[in-house]
Amino acid sequence: MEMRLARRRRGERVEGAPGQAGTTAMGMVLSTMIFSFLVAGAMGVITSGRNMVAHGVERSDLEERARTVAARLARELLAGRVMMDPAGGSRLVFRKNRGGIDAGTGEIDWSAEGPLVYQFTLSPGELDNGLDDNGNGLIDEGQVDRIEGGVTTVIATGIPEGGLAFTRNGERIRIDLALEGRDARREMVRAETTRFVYPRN
Ligand SMILES: [Ca+2]
Ligand SMILES: [Ca+2]
Repeated sequence: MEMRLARRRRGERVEGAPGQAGTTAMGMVLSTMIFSFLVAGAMGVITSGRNMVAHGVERSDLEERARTVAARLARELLAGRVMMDPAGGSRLVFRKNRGGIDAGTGEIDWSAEGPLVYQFTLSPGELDNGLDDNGNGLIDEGQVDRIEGGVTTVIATGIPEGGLAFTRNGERIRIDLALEGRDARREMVRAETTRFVYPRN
């Protein structure tokens, strides 16, 4: 030690000071660790960004589908006559006006039109039990059925329980529709839409 101090005093460079090698190695380990954390953090940000994008794409797709289905219901209902008072139910019964006119009165001949029904029905294989019986990732989900003349047409699937509701307020019918799905990471995505219709008849 004294020799090194003597050399320093003489202006000589002193390499390999005691403990320097250990300090350098420790520094490298710390640098590597910090770098790794930074890289992991950056990767995490990128991955979560991608997930958010995938989630957003799935959601906007569901929102678009919900709007399309609600618009279809509203369009048909607009020219209809509601037969059953939909006080917040998931079933609506109405008659549709197809232009038939009673020759005697000049009024719409509703008697010629059979009832048309929109209703929520559980999806095939699904039971109302809080479980995903059909294994599609959705619990107690259903579909919107359109029933006319004994013919049932499925016009939307992936409807959560309570996701279809018709509410009457005077002349106005409110349609609430929700759709559920899973994004690429199997996370739940939900979209909702509301539409108001004033049936002309
Ligand atoms: Ca299911
Ligand atoms: Ca179920």
